Amino acid sequence: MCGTKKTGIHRRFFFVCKKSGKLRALLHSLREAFNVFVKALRVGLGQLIIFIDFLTRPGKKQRPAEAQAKVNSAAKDLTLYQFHACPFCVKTRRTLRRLNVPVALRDAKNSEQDRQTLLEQGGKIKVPCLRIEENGQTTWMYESKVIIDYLDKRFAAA
Ligand SMILES: N[C@@H](CCC(=O)N[C@@H](CS)C(=O)NCC(=O)O)C(=O)O
Repeated sequence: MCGTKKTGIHRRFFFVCKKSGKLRALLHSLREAFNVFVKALRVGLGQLIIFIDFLTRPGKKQRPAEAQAKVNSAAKDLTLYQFHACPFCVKTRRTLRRLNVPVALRDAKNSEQDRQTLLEQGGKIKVPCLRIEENGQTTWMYESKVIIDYLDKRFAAA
């Protein structure tokens, strides 16, 4: 439609179309640049969170060897599905460290297999998610606050 004849009114129309095409291209480029900026900001923020977490890590709870052995054994039935730089996951991992509960971590961002397992068995891709194996039953616990409360209740006094 645009640019069929370049005389009279068509020339004017052709000019507008050409201009709007340029405008569209410009808007597209701006949108692309904005997306790159947001992505860089998110990655930068994630790295900053990891760095601050590293600097301010809580100390591990100390227990008598026997009590720690029990906690280690209980931790074998737990798995945390998480993203490395997600602030809610960092918060949950800090709790695991503070309580000294060696839970296996699964990277639901970079491991396609772990991501699929979380989606198919947990029900959605949202992290953190704690997989709890108890009396032959599996529970997929979502929400960092719920997980942290559960861990505190179960291991703070252990
Ligand atoms: N209220 C939730 C928020 C968790 C959340 O928003 N997690 C994000 C990562 S930081 C997520 O899983 N997003 C899904 C995705 O990126 O696919 C909590 O406290 O656990």
